[in-house]
Amino acid sequence: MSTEHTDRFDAAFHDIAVRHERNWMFIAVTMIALLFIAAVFLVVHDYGVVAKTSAIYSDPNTPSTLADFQGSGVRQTGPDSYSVYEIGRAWSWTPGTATPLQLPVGARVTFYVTSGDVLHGFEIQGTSINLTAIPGVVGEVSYTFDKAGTYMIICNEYCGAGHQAMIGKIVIGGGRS
Ligand SMILES: [Cu+2]
Repeated sequence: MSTEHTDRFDAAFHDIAVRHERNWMFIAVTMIALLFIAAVFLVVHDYGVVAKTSAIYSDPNTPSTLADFQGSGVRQTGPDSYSVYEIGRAWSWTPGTATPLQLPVGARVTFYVTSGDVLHGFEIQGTSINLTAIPGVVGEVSYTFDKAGTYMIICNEYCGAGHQAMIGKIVIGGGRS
């Protein structure tokens, strides 16, 4: 009698426990899935997809000799769009360090970034721009400067004694040109 009672109690308890466990497993897996989707969405939405490689050359010295990288390095490609050809060298950004880049608010800028010597990290503070400047490789990343102000280009990959002083400036202002 007492065993039968216990068995019935166990069976009922087991059914309830299974139901609860199944529900909580479902809730936990759903939460993990939603968090994963939200994380991927936020990374892509706020930070963009990772910078692309625009070109690779067998001779690491080639990019810095290309016509696009000569002169100011800035080309207007449309009413609001610009291409900026950027070379990192120990320890400066050209353009940026000797002469600040001047662009209007709303400028859609595609940066083509390479290095004239060793690896550098091209990062523009306060933006999603962050790519490695590699000799022989031209990296490509786009950004729209919606807010006026001064943006600092820093080197975020240690490149020698002057690394911490490898700073350039981008001045955004003056409205749409
Ligand atoms: Cu550097």
